Amino acid sequence: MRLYEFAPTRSIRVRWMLQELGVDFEAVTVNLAVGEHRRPEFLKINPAGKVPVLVDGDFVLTESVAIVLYLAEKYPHTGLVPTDLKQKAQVNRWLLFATTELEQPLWRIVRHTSLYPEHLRLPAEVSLARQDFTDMAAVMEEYMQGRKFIVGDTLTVADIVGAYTLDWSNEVQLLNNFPHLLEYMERMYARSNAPLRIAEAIASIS
Ligand SMILES: N[C@@H](CCC(=O)N[C@@H](CS)C(=O)NCC(=O)O)C(=O)O
Repeated sequence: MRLYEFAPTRSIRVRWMLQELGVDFEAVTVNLAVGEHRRPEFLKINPAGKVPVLVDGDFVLTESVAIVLYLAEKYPHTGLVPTDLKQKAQVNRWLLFATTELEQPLWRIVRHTSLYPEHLRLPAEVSLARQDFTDMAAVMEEYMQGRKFIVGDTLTVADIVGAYTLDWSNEVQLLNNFPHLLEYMERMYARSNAPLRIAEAIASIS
């Protein structure tokens, strides 16, 4: 298997998954900082010009959450997706919560602080996104009280996607008022198979 990645990005979710599974893989760096994701050879693999991409034989898969789910189902003995219908539904619930309720405001913040050309950035959008994130993080903070993992008593893909997304929020100082989420995220990253934190990944490329 080959993982196209760039260290401080959503690629972390897939790298974390592969490391938890203990699967050998070839890592190919697509350096976003120098525009390698816009080169024709990469656009042939992912026309969206984004990482991560997983190539498994002749099967090409994009979208970080789809990739972690694919890997969990490819290696079902690891139990990273529960077989119980309701537990699985809870995992899906938190995957969607992480990507739609938590990640989207974080993405809006990045776009309006550094990705869009300066004249298109809207400071009001950043304030709104910070509030949107905070409102939803409060829901998760309450939910995580007394829990070691997001669903059940063992690691699932919801933890891999969730902990990475919380680390992202920590990078923009949005986690300080959520002690349970902070403790949970740090505990997940203390696992022996955890990837670099986003800050470490940024340091590793600069
Ligand atoms: N929904 C996609 C988002 C992928 C994505 O936006 N990746 C960013 C890095 S985190 C990227 O490659 N950006 C390059 C660009 O948009 O030009 C996923 O979860 O895989």
